[in-house]
Amino acid sequence: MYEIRLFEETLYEIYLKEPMPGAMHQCTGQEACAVGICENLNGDDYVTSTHRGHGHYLAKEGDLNKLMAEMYAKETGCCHGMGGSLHVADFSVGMLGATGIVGAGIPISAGAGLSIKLRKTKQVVVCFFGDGASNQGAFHEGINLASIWKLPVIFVCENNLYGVSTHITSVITVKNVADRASAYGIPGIVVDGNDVLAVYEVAQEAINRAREGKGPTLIECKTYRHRGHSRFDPAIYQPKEEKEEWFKNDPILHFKRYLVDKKIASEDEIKTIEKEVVAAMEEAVRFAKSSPDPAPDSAARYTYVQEDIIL
Ligand SMILES: Cc1ncc(C[n+]2csc(CCOP(=O)(O)OP(=O)(O)O)c2C)c(N)n1
Ligand SMILES: [Mg+2]
Repeated sequence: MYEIRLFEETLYEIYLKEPMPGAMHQCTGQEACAVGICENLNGDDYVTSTHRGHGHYLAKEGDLNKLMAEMYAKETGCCHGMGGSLHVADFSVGMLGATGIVGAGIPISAGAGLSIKLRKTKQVVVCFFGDGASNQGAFHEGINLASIWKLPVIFVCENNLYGVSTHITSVITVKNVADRASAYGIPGIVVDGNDVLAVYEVAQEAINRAREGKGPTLIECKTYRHRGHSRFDPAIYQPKEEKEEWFKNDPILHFKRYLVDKKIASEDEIKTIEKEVVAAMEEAVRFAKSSPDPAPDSAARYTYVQEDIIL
């Protein structure tokens, strides 16, 4: 979680100082959702992501150097510098792709689930999306297909209360996005998305269920983004009291407190982990900056999916 936090905060500072390509949407404050879910996954399981996908990639054992290089649009990036923050993909770790099209990952995850079912493997797909995406037609189509065919997909709604500046209460009438699961005859689970252990536990059950061929689950992680919608957004629409309340329940502080209180780790041990992450981040920036730009004649090379890439 700290690696994800520091990755995005480091980039935020870099964007202020240097000309950087593309946009950036931070998941700061939502790290426990990605980590709690992905800690249950195997290397060959799949993940589909959103425009807020750095955390999903890192939590799925994505390569920090390759991710940083992607942000710098370098040849060594996970998409050879041609995807950027919004299109992080890396089939080598099962990251099928982040996408800037809200809700687009939902039917893609159903497709990947169908591929698993046809190949009769024990893999699963985790599909991350936002509360706003749950109002898209793609949400209905994707979950409906996954439920009728009992596909091994875990739908994870990261409900951070906002779609850009629109509060969830003005666009969703049910109390929980997870309540919509009943329309598809699948389990709908609400969990504190800032409590990494709670997320881990509900994910474990849903993933086991999917591996046993019992079909999809919809998990709603209640969480909050600490930053604006993208790095250009000062988020003046987020009320001060709301922010203060959620900031108190920061997932990293929350977990640190737990580890220390339960004597699982000491403050010093946690500091050591943080120092290691800082060093890895500095190395990632150095790696990215010193990497070559993609060759101009490679511009069209990754335009279409190569025939030898089979999920
Ligand atoms: C199909 C589509 N509609 C609208 C947009 C513009 N847009 C980008 S992000 C976003 C909000 C998405 O909200 P949510 O699904 O809750 O995700 P969050 O940003 O909160 O993580 C919108 C409307 C888009 N990219 N794609
Ligand atoms: Mg949202």
